[in-house]
Amino acid sequence: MTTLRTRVAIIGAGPAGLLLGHLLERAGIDAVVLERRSREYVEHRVRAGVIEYGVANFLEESGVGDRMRREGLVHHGVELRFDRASHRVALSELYDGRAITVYGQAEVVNDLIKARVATGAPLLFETEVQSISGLLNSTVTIETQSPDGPLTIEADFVVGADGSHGVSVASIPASVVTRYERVYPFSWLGILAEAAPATEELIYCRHERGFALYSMRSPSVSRLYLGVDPNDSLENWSDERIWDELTIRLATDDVPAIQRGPIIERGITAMRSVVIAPMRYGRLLLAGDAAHIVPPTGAKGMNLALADIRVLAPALIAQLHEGDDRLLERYSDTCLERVWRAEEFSTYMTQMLHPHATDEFENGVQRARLRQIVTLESTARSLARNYVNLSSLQEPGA
Ligand code: FAS
Ligand code: PHB
Repeated sequence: MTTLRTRVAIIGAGPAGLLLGHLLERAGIDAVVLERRSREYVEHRVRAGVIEYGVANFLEESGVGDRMRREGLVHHGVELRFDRASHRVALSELYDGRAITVYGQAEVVNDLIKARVATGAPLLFETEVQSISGLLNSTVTIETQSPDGPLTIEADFVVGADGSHGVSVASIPASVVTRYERVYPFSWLGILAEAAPATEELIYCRHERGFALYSMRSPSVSRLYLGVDPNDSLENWSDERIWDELTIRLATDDVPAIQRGPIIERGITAMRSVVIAPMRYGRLLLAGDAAHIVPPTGAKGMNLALADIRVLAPALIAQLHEGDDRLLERYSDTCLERVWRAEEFSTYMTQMLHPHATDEFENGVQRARLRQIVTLESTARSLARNYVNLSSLQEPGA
């Protein structure tokens, strides 16, 4: 049995865990990042694609934004498509010139892994956390299974950045934690294709057959999504059927059909909202998807995860350097205020863009919401602020 002693044990090498490890390392605080998957797997996992204005600035200020600034696609607008018509929402004109950056989550993770490996700080892949104990003591004990056998970690604090259904939330007594959840009656089928996007900006589409989203990763790689039945499976969707359905849903009278190409990755993701409160129990802090899940229609998942770390890193640094608990005491409340705002916006976007199979009243309300955005500047301005910068609206000057 090997035992490793550190100040902070971080469970998960996703955006949240890796960014926290990076910021603690820069502050001279020993931490170990524990990841159950291989480096290869983590670096190639395809997920989010939109980085908010304030979060992009935060990544740059943290010293891990150079490639994002070089290779990320800056977008000043987004398109809403419904009733076979296109409507551009001029995000930057509506919100002080601010913009989003389209840069895949896999790239953010690659940049963070590269930064950590360069320092030599411990980042243990294929090391699965199996139990956490001592959360109300001065030392937390984490039992893991590593490629070299059992490994025990002893730490001052443990951060659960282990995504949804992780071991960290399961370590909090059920009497202490509340789980709020909503499951939506559809899923997203997502593809990554070697095909030049036929659009300059993202297109969110509400079609009577279902939702569609046209996104991208680069001038030669498209990322597209279809709303499908929650019980659907990839076996039902040939490449041809996927492209045909995307073409039907995204079609309008005056724009080019979508650009087809080889599909290099595909998956179906359930749509749900989850909030775990509080985001702290003793010496355990939750961050990212471990504490909250949003439906991806608002492009908030990764942004919320990184925004949690913008609050957690200085809180841990103050506690571990000066014994000052004040930021740590406020961590959960500070994050949950932003998380609920993101849940509201993500739910709003999801309900507006996914037609209801039977409820025509609901469909009428959805169309009215969409028309209000494209006809009322104040509504469009509100959408622009939330879509471009929701996770930073608590920050000074946001
Ligand atoms: P992550 O889930 O990224 O990372 C958690 C890490 O912890 C994982 O690497 C996991 O292997 C590891 N782990 C778990 N248990 C462990 C244990 N016991 N021991 C050690 N390691 C452990 N968001 C968007 O904004 N847009 C999207 O289109 C979008 N698409 C998504 C598609 C899918 C399939 C999923 C699952 C999520 C998607 N998201 C999307 C949300 C996603 O981007 C998350 O918000 C983001 O990954 C959150 O980052 P983390 O909190 O770091 O969690
Ligand atoms: C993506 O590019 O993967 C993406 C973009 C916007 C979303 C969700 C996913 O709302």
